[in-house]
Amino acid sequence: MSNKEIRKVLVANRGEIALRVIRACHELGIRTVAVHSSIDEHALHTRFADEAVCIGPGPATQSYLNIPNILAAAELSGADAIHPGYGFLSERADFAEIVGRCGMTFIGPGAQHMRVMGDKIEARACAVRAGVPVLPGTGLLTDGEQALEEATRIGFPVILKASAGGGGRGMKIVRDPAKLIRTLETAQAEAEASFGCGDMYMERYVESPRHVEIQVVADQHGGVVHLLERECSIQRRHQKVVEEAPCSVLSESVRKAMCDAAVGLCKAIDYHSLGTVEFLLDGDRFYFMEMNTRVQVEHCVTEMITGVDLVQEQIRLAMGGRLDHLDRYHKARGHSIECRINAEDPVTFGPRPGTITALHFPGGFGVRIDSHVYQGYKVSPFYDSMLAKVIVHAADRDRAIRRMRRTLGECVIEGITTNLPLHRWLFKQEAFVSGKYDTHFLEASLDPEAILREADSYT
Ligand code: MV4
Repeated sequence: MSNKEIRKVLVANRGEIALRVIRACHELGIRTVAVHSSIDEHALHTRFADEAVCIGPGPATQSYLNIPNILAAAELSGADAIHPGYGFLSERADFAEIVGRCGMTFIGPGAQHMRVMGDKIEARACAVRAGVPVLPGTGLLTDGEQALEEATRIGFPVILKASAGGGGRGMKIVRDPAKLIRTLETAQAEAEASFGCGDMYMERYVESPRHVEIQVVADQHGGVVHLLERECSIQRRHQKVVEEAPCSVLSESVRKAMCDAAVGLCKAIDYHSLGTVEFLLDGDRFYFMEMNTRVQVEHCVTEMITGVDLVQEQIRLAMGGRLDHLDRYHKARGHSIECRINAEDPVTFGPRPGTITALHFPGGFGVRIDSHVYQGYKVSPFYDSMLAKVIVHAADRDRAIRRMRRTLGECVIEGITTNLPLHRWLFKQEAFVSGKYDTHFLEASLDPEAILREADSYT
């Protein structure tokens, strides 16, 4: 809890989100400190911040994940708050705690909220206590025999999930009862190796869900509001590729129930700051999956339909601000879609670092580009391959799709391979355009020849 004015924010991140946070700060009259690796010496976040401090060499473990160096940079520059962005240290409860102990404000929820939601068994138990729908499932699995009993009660197929996982890591689907015990043992060993915690739990497996998430905004005085939903089913290997708001298949009654559930969960845990409550949508039923305690990559589509600057709100909330003024944004205006443009092979999704030799970003009515790249920019193999978020806003979904096709057509990125052809292909697919897809759609219908034809038609 804090009620301190923030005068100078250290941005503990890089790329487009570091720029996004710097822009929000400058509009609020707050000074900024960038931290950067030696590779990012000429990056835009380094240049646009009021001050910049080098915190180590290229590999993230030695720079953007180097807590002692980041705290030293904060101390040295006199920052009174740290914004973690997404990825890197954004969900490290230990980091949030130490920032507080150093007398600075962590721009996010309390370390206790990050700890609870980072433990997926605990998060599920919180949802149950808050009356939020969850799938038939279990708490901690203690042994193979007990797991088999539980699975028989729940009904196959089931999904085994690592308590320390999340975002799709450490999950295994089991269809055959004979394979449950062996699969559990393997999953426990893998979770122990990846996360240092082998704890597993189980749920009934939903075959073809959609991923719908609710944006929540909570202050430190018990005020909680939602800013509607985002649809994020277009993904591959748990990496989102396209996101939109609102979700085109939610009825008003299901939307209201889902939003109320998300707000109820936040109230039950006394949450504050921005948050995202993720649900699986199966027809008209929805079930709690996870809660993310950070600003998300796809927050922009919510900003476009609500008119709320989420990062500015997040900073205001960290200063102890109230959110009474947010209620009037509950009704969405129009439709927004975001495409993540990555330096990767459009078919295999393998990373393709290199130097951008020519660059032209689109513009025009209803177009927003959040990006940190420029002509001559070197895409490093050390970091995430996302180059830009191309975001459109229009009166309805059909018009937003047309606007995105036009916008993708104006995008020029030369010198490196990007997934632009994948996006150009996707926006022609009947299943996507009609809104009839689930979380498996992208991987199940990838058409390498058609995607490569999109690449060729632009060269
Ligand atoms: C599931 C599921 C089906 N049934 N849980 C993936 C990410 C993590 N948040 C949970 N995930 C899933 N959990 C049950 N009980 C299917 C997925 C899932 C998924 C969820 C959202 C978006 C894409 C996905 C792709 C594959 C599996």
